[in-house]
Order: sequence, then C-alpha cells, then structure tokens
Amino acid sequence: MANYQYILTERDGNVGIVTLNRPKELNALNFQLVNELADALTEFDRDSEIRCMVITGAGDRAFAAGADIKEMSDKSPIDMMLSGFEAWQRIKQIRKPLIAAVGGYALGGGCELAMNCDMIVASENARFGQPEILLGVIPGAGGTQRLTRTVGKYLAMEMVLTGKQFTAEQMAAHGLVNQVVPKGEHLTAAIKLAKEVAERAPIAAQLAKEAVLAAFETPLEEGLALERKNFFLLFATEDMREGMQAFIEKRKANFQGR
Ligand code: CO8
Repeated sequence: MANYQYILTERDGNVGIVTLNRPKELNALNFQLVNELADALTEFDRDSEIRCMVITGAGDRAFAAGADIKEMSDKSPIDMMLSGFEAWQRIKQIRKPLIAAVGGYALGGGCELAMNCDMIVASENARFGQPEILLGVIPGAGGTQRLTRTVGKYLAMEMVLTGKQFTAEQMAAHGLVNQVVPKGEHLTAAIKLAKEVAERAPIAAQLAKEAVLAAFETPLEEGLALERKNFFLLFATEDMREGMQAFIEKRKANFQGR
C-alpha cells in the first residue's frame, strides 16, 4: 500500500480496512483524503486476497463530519468540479462489498460516504445528517439521491431542508442502518459482518452487489436482465460447482474466488 497522509489501511484476514484519520478535524474529508481513500479502496479491489472492505473514522467522535469546509470555502465551481468529484466516482465503482462502520458524526459528505457503502453498521452515538443547507449549499456527493431512494421523500426532505441530525436508531427504522451496536463497538461489528461476507463466494458477491445497485439505476426489466445475466455467468465459476457440491455432500463450501 502507498504511504498515505490522511488515511490508515490494514487487513484482517480477507477484509481490508480503511480508517479516515483526521480525528482532530472530525475526519473532515479534504480533497486529498478522498483521493487517498479512492486509491486504497481501488487497491483492495484489485487484491485477490481481499473479499470485503470496511471504512471507518479514527477516534470516537466521528465517522466524518463532512467535506472540509475550510478547504472548500474559497473554491470556485470549476475548482470543485476539477478537484472534487473524480475520486467519488472511483469510490462508486468499487466492485467488492463495502461496509461503513459509523461512530459519532456522519454529516454531509460523511453521510454520503456511508451511503456509498453497501451496508452501514453504526454505534448508538452515531448521528446522520445533511447539514449543507446551513452553509448555503446542498449535498453534492449523492445525498439527495441515495437518501431519497433509501428513506423516502419525506424524511429526505426534512434532512436536506433542515440540516438536522438523526440518531442511528432513527436511521435504522428508516432502512439506512443495518445494525445499531453499543458505543465503541461499530468497527468490531462491521468487521464481523465483513468476515461473514468474505466467507461467501467472492465473484458471486461482486455480481450480487452489481445487481442490487442496478435497482437504483435501471427500470425493472433492465435490472432483471442484468440479474439473470449475472446469475447465468456464475455457472461458469468453480465456486458455483464447489458451493452446490458442498451442499450435496453436507459440508462447508471452500470458495476460492474462481
Ligand atoms: N470541515 C472542516 N473542519 C471541520 C468540519 C468540516 N466539515 N467539521 C468539524 N471540523 C473541525 C472544526 O472546525 C474544529 O476544528 P478546530 O478545533 O480547529 O476549531 C474541529 O473539527 C472540532 O469540531 P467542533 O469544535 O466544531 O466540534 P463540536 O463538537 O463543537 O461540533 C459538529 C461538532 C456539530 C460536527 C460541528 O463540527 C459541525 O457542525 N461540523 C460541520 C458539519 C457540516 O456542516 N458538514 C457538511 C460539510 S459540507 C459537505 O459535506 C458537502 C459534501 C460535498 C461532497 C462533494 C465534495 C467534492
């Protein structure tokens, strides 16, 4: 792994972990941090040993309190366009499952980063919000779209129009959080979930992620066609033979990612 300034990377078995590491600034997402994050995730995505990834924030106060307001405050639209968005696009294109482990604030770009992940595990002190309107702007990394498609129009409107914070329990009740765990246990719980995913057939996991995400972007017929194509494709894998044979032989499958 490259030498990063604002993130830490580690591996735990087949799980790659990236920690946003600006705890004094509540892990505010400056441009370099988001770039480093995209680089690290891309590297784990290419690494055949890694089957699932977890993103978390350093310290106990925040996952990420949003884009770095101090860095953004004097930027022009073109600055934002040129330096801000390519890295977010790269994060969106990660093929392996991503889990957000959220403790403390997940605000603005922090909430959007969590929503770029495929599952969200949060501790009971987690707070989610889209406070951009308090700064005179709106979410810019998918908040208006992913939030609305997940929690529905009315709660999304309340979050985006008031900038208010919501608890992990509230977000879980609206389907944005998979698991709420006691304070300080979000990373352990996320890694446990990641290891469960990492035990599954890796190619199937990637094609499943692609198919589920297609539900956000395509009409039903097109999504069903993609699902069928991915389903048929998996019959070309050794893991499919292994999975079905293991069932027949009443043993645990040993998936190789081939
Ligand atoms: N940017 C920069 N610095 C921050 C940020 C941030 N988003 N959040 C916190 N910090 C810094 C504070 O300035 C402070 O630094 P210092 O000690 O040098 O004064 C330090 O972190 C600790 O923060 P506070 O003293 O404010 O801590 P409090 O406990 O009083 O408050 C809050 C915690 C409520 C989280 C408060 O810090 C806050 O409101 N932060 C800003 C939250 C926010 O508005 N986030 C949205 C930002 S806009 C955005 O995310 C748009 C996304 C677009 C993505 C696309 C980009 C290309």
